[in-house]
Parts: sequence; structure tokens; C-alpha cells
Amino acid sequence: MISAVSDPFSLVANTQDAQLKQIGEKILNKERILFDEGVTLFEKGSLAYLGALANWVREQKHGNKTYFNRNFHIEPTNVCVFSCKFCSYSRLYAHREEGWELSIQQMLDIVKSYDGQPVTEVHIVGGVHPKMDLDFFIELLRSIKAHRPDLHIKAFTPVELDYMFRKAKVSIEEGMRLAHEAGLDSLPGGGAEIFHPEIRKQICEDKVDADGWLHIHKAAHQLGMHSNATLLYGHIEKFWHRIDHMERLRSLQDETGGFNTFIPLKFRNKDNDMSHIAESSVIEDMRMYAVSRLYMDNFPHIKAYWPMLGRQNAQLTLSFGVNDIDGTIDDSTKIYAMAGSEEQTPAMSTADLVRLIKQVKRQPIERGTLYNEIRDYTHVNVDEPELNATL
Ligand code: V47
Ligand code: SF4
Repeated sequence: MISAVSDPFSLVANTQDAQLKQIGEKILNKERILFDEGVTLFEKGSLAYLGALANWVREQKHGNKTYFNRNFHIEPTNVCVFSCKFCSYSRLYAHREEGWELSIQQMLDIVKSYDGQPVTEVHIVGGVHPKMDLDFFIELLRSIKAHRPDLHIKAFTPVELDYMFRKAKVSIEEGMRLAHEAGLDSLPGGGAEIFHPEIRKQICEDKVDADGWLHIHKAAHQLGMHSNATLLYGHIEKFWHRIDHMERLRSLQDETGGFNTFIPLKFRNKDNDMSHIAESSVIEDMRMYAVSRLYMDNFPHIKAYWPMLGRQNAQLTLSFGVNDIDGTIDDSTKIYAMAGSEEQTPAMSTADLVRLIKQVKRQPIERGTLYNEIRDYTHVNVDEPELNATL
């Protein structure tokens, strides 16, 4: 096995801190760590200690396999009735002349522009526009499926869904059933931010709360759909708020088993109402990924979203518990560019992603949204000119 960090067994055996030693022993015995132990890892665990443990767990579960997919995003609108303080992307409904609003035909044209290309997933997420209601999105889902039935539609956060269902006066269960029947295949992880009301009321007071978010994902899981979950870190939250967030997700996962992937999202501070808050350091980012791997023991996958972290830091996460780096994206999302990411035009070819993963001695595997393995690139030379042109 490849490891950029130290042997966890000797690190744990030699650690002087009794609490950290006990937690380390539990992890190496494959026992679940508890709330306070999660907080202790954040408070006292060095980068080396957390990294060695998280890398060990990652390699136990996935070896060197590192997943990516071929996807593109559609952002129907950046007009939004909500006013999350960290958001650099939305234009308030009152200032909608500064925003964009795509028609169903325009979104279908985006899908059609990928005809003949081997993309497997479209990720649809945007602001909450009062005129884009449940009927509008059901028609969108049906039109995409009618055009390209095999394209996996991963779409809408509970923020968007909650608003649509309320306006349509349907229950969450009924709304999810209608969306699923129209072609919605799975839910992305957005809108979760930090669940605890102490923080939520300061950064995104007016949108769906923790219980509403979890209820919608549970309803999706009960219909047999899978979903992801995010956590927005590195702003005003304390370590225990992060663990509280992870605990709520871990409990729902115990109940339904419907989550695929946990995605920590680093707060970026450009052009938003929280711009005065400094961004977290790379060391804090890696510690966050490592604790996520250690705490979220029932989530199979931990993802680093490269358009937000940048390519080199995404590479580094592969030694800190991460086994997925999302997809090709094709410069089709604006959320992170507008929030200050160094990735201003996020697009990577399959060859770029494969090279990035191989550079750090991991095994690149193209996956579908539900982690079905499409192609193992371990022995594929993506620099071979004829092949490279097709990737
Ligand atoms: O919920 C908004 C975040 C999320 C900022 O499921 C910000 O595969 C940092 O959830 N700094 C939406 N983050 C994106 C999302 C996502 C992305 C990639 C893959 C998947 C998946 C899901 O973006 C929002 C919010 O937490 N966000 N503004 C900001 N300034
Ligand atoms: Fe609207 Fe989403 Fe931005 Fe919040 S994060 S203001 S819900 S677009």
C-alpha cells in the first residue's frame, strides 16, 4: 500500500497523550468513535496522527482506488429568495436583472451539447427562484430523460426541494415521489452547511433547517434513491458543531444506508457577507478531511471537490482519507469561481484527472454516480497521442 504518512500502529503505540492513544486504538480495532472523541481528535490530533489513521482506514476500505466521474453541471438560475451570508453566487430576487434564469429549452440545449460525449451524470443545482416551481422542474426532468435516458440526473438540494414542495402544497414524501417518477435519480449533498441552529441562524437563517434537510434525504432513501451530504467548514463554527453535524448524518445513515458520499466544503471568502473571515489553512483542511474519514465510519466515500480546493490540495487529500475527487465538470459551475477559488474555469479532461491521481501513486477509476466501476485507468497510458485525443 502507498502511504505519504507514517505507520499508524507505531504512531498510536508511541503517542504520549492517553486520550488520543485510546481513540487511536479504537480506530485500529475498527470500533466506532463517539462524539467527544471526535471533538478530541479536532482539538488535539496532529496532522501526522490524524493523517496516518485516516489513510489507514481509507486503504482498508478502498486500497489505492480513487474515483472520478465524467459530469457537467447545469445551474438553472442564480436568482435566490434566500440570503445565506456565505453565498457569493446568488442575486436577490429584487436584483434579478444581475442574474440569469435558464428556460427548459436552454437547459435541454446544454444537455444536447454533450450528445455523443461519454458523460454519465448531470448535476443540477442553483438558486431558489420563485417562478421555477415543481411543475417547471418536473418538465425539465422529463425532457432530459426523454432525450438521454441513460444520463444520471443528480439534482436539487433540500433547500430547493423544500421550497418547491411548500409552494405546490405537497408533502415531502409525495413531492419526492413525483420528482423521482419524472427522472430524478439521486440528490447531491448541498444545502447542509452546519446543522446546529446556533450557527445556522447566523449564516443561513431563512432556509430549510436541519430536520427538514434530513427529512428530505430520508424520503429519497426510502424511495431507493441515493444521496450525498456536505458540511461547510472553516468559518464561525466550532469543532463540536462539525461533529454535531456529522453525528446527525451518521445516525440517519445507520437508519437508511442511503448516503454514498460525504463532502467537506471549505468556506471561500470572496465577495460575500462573510468576507472578513479568513479562510482555513491547508493544514486545517487536511485535518478536516481526516476527521471526516474517521468519524463517518458508515459513509463509504469521502470526496474532495477539486473546483473548490484547487487541484494540488485535492491531490493532497488523497493521503488524508479521501477516495473520490468528483468529475470533469467542464467549466459548467460558477459557485466556487465566484466565491474566490483559484479554479476560475473549472474543467479537467479525463486524461488530466487520471494524471492527477497517478502522480500521487493512486489508482484512477472512472465511476458512475452510484460508484459502479466504468474503467480502471491503472494501465492506460493517457499520454499516448491517439488515445489522449479521445479522453
Ligand atoms: O450548499 C456556497 C456551498 C454548496 C460557498 O453532491 C460554498 O456531489 C464554500 O453541495 N464557500 C453547493 N462553499 C455545492 C454542493 C456540491 C458540490 C459538489 C458536489 C456535490 C455532490 C455537491 O456550495 C452549498 C454551500 O455549502 N457554498 N457558497 C462559499 N462561499
Ligand atoms: Fe440561495 Fe443557495 Fe446562495 Fe443560499 S447558498 S443564497 S440558498 S443560492
